[in-house]
Amino acid sequence: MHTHKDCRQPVAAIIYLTQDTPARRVYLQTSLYLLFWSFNKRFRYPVLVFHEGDFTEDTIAAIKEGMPGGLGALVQFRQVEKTDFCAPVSATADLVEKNRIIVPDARSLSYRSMCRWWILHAARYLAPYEFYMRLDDDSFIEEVLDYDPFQVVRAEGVDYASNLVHVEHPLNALGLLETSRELLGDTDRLQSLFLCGDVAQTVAPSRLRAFLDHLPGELRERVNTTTLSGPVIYYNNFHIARPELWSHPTIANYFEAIDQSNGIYYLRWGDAALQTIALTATEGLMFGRFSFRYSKRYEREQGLYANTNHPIARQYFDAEALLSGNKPTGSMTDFAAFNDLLAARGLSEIARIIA
Ligand SMILES: Nc1nc2c(ncn2[C@@H]2O[C@H](COP(=O)(O)OP(=O)(O)OP(=O)(O)O)[C@@H](O)[C@H]2O)c(=O)[nH]1
Ligand SMILES: [Mg+2]
Repeated sequence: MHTHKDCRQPVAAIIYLTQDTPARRVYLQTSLYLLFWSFNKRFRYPVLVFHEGDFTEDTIAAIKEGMPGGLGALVQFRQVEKTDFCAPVSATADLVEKNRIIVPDARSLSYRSMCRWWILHAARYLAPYEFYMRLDDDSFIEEVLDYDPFQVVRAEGVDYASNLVHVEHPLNALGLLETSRELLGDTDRLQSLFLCGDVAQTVAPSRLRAFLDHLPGELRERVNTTTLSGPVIYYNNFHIARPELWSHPTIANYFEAIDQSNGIYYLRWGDAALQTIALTATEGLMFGRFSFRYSKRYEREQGLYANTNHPIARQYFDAEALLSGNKPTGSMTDFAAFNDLLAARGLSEIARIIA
């Protein structure tokens, strides 16, 4: 039978959110260079760099000029609306200090606003596109692709495509399973996403209590003080998705309620965990995974993605598998023991390889 293939290039864009600091600028330039080298000098999709207005015209011009093959015109800097980064009034820097009781390197308020931007605001800027690819300034595509990733996603009928899959640290997911159950239903599917263990494996219970004492009551009540849990997450600093995905009622209502709860600010819930939970709870979506070498700051190459060292995650893996030559270097999905874990939990399809 003759099947008709859609050979048009999809209407798509590659997007970043970044800041103009010296370190970030070097990352961004490296990431853009690798993006063009890996596929975009051939396929020429527009690249939208979102920022808060801190880039000067000169910096923008220098970055564009530095792009290979005179392709700088494809890179467009877009300032986001000021209100996108307004934290709720109750969220003060003090909240980060309190978070340091249990997470010594707890991230800043603006980091939390960044996470919120991705789940609450990004889609508004992406309406013209059938697909977008997210990259962070420190996202490096490490090989030349012999295909157009957007074409692959469309041909496979995929709604969301990933590369690396990980496990979130439970101290960045306090109360998240409980809140998600309340919002999305107490399903086996949701439970299967979370790896659980005793509080004492991760943090002294007295320190956890000291931290919880500073939380607003509604959030405090949601935190299980005997068992902690961290979800399996798409490492979403690379993904390709349909922007319209984020207006699916299940997902949009979940994000809205999560935002109202203030858990992103008080408990540092990350956009990766929130997106993964929302996506896996939604019926009828198709997922796919690209297996090209992709990394944050070349960490994959250096084998630094062994997050099985994480106290709760570790107990889910066979000690021998962790010690064997088959180390989880690069991606948890390069690691057979992790794929076995996904299969045992009925989650293999979230990381089904498409290219
Ligand atoms: N405009 C803006 N961008 C931000 C802010 N915080 C982070 N970003 C950008 O959001 C993306 C993700 O931020 P990162 O700090 O790399 O977050 P991460 O990948 O979770 O953490 P790392 O492990 O440090 O890489 C990067 O492209 C950052 O430049 C912010 O406050 N404002
Ligand atoms: Mg990063």
